[in-house]
Amino acid sequence: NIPVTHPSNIRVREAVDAIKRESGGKVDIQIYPNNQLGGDTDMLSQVRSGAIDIFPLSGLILQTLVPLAGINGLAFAFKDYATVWAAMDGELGAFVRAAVNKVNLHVFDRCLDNGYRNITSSTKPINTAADLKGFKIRVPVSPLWTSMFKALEAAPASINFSEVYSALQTKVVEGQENPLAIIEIAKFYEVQKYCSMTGHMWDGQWILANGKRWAALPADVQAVINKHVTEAVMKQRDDIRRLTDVVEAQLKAKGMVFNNPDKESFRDALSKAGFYKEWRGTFG
Ligand code: X2X
Repeated sequence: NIPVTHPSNIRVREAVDAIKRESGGKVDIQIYPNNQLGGDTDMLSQVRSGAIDIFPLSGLILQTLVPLAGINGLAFAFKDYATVWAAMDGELGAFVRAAVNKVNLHVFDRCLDNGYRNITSSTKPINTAADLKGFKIRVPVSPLWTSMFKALEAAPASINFSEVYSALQTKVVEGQENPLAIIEIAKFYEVQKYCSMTGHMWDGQWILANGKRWAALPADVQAVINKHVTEAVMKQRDDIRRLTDVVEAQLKAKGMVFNNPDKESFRDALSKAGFYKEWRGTFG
């Protein structure tokens, strides 16, 4: 769903080339970047029906189909990347993947890093939870995202990523939230002034494949694909780490104004609104 210059696209393209080479040309994967085949929720339908074979999607958007898949997006669940990868590459990830397999989707073992998400705005910096009252914010199409910003008394609008730039430009919404790498690569700095480093959740993409299509592949072909997908993901995670270190300065140079909000205020407001209690009920 993202521009060709994003590390996810770059590393997946390398994987596709390596898979073609190593399979002696038997596996020739075509990449359609940047929402060419529709927005995320469309593409999710397409990978289920078999119109698309492989599709990377945020666990939170996958939540429309597999409620548990959104669990990593619980606000402030992960204090750092060491905790993220221990969970996602460990038992939590395995638990989520088992749920995804039940809806006839294959899911690769390692997920891509999207990043910790921060709030941008064209109108004002967000310093505390109170600043979100009535704030018109785009969120991806996902129950957890909508629930979180409703609990914070903002006015969330579910919009696929394919439509976000224009929604910001035409001021249908005041703001959005995304990791720094995306804010840079999707050029949101052209239509947003403030970047508030809320780091309110960690988000990544599971690489999904149509279940029947995957099952029909010979084991040796599956092994070649698995190997190169894993390699691509590990490199992509490294790319995002390096990008995140430098991108803040680039965005500042482009005129964005940064602030470090009071994170506890968001956590407190969410607790008081019953957000964690509600999701404990759903996730178990
Ligand atoms: O839609 C978004 O905001 C994005 C690009 O971060 C996701 O894939 C969830």
